[in-house]
Amino acid sequence: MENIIFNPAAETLSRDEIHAIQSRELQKVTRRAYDNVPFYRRKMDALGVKPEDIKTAEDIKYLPFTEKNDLRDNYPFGLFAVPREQIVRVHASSGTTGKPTVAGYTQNDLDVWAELMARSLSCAGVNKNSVVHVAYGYGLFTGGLGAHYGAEKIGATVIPVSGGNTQRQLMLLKDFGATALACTPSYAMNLADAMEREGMDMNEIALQAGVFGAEPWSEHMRDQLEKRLHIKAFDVYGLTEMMGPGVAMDCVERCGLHVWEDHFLPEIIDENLKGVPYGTEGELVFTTLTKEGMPLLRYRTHDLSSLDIAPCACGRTHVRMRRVKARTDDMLIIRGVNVFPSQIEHSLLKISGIAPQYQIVVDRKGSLDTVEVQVELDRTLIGDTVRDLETLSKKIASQLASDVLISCQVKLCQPGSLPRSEGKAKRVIDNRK
Ligand code: DLL
Repeated sequence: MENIIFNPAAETLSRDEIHAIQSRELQKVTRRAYDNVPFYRRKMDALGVKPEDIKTAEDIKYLPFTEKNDLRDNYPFGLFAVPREQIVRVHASSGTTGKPTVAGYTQNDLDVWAELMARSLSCAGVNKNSVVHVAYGYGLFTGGLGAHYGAEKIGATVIPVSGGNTQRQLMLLKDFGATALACTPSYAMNLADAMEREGMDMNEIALQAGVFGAEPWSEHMRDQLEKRLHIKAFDVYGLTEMMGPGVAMDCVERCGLHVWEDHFLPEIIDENLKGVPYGTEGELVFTTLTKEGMPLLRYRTHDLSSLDIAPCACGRTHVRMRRVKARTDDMLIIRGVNVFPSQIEHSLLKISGIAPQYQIVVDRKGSLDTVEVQVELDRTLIGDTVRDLETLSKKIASQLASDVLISCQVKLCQPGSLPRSEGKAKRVIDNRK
């Protein structure tokens, strides 16, 4: 795959230049937030910090954190830093509970977003000759429009299909000659299932690259998607609060996702909210450096990652974040053991004969937590005897017990029987809440 750098001047800045930009922009964004957003003025006053105290990027440690709840408390537009007339677009992410998280963009914010998505798609080899099939949802969710404007900025041909209607997606993928597919990894898996069911010949499909994100996925899943769809699969990361997709992106080297540091200042913090050195795992925190509509200082993502500053062979100099495998708030505590859904997925993917479709159902019987892992059988095993299936089920349970350190009930399900999502997959049903 060709290594295309969309904006070499910005993407290959020296570390000193990046530091200078970050220091300058951090001063400016702190001032904007303090002067225009009462929430930040109150928070900074409470900490005794003034905008003029912020001189270099390192001074970020004096600034207050922002939490998702702060966005909810200021719903819908309370954190906007410009008058509403200057906001040209609003997006929102649906939370599992209550009100959505809202983000507002000025025209300049949208232009920056298109540029950063163009940089990101270029990392996956997208160029002006590409045909980009966008199957992320269009609407308040940032995936569809984010990928759309980025691909247009490159000059590629965009097919704005949005999510859903899998049958039609297959037809369009083939007929319009898509070379890149942008959707969630779980939806890409559904498309691969559907293609196999239909007996589609992969040689009739022109796809070369997948730009997958919006939910955690594993290296195993990357392998599977690459083999099944005959593509190179790339990881794109982002969140509504920062902008949407395109905050960070995998490159051909596959050694982490470059965070576009001229627009975002990433930090990793530990459980005491203290910054940790490069290479140490912790919670990702971002500050928007150039956002006008809704600047956020030290936004706590609850995504677990680490940062790597070592030079990358692709030539980009921006720091890399390790792929997000889990969120701190996804962690299930089962009989006192901390379990991440991604660990269960990893364990399941080691066993042949089961499809990578699964659901984890957590319940409480009396005072005991129970876990049932429902997993689909591979189509090739449908004719197997009850005895074979019992053996498989025991094998899965013992693999889980040794990898995840909890005992689980295993339920084998018919292929295609677990609910499919067109956007982010819902893997956990926790009935204890
Ligand atoms: O999911 C934005 C997006 C759209 C990213 C399309 C990539 C592609 P939200 O709905 O606000 O925004 O969800 C943000 O999703 O904090 C992570 O927990 C998770 N997430 C996003 N990208 C990845 C990824 C969009 N590549 C939340 N790997 C984030 C793992 C991801 N988790």
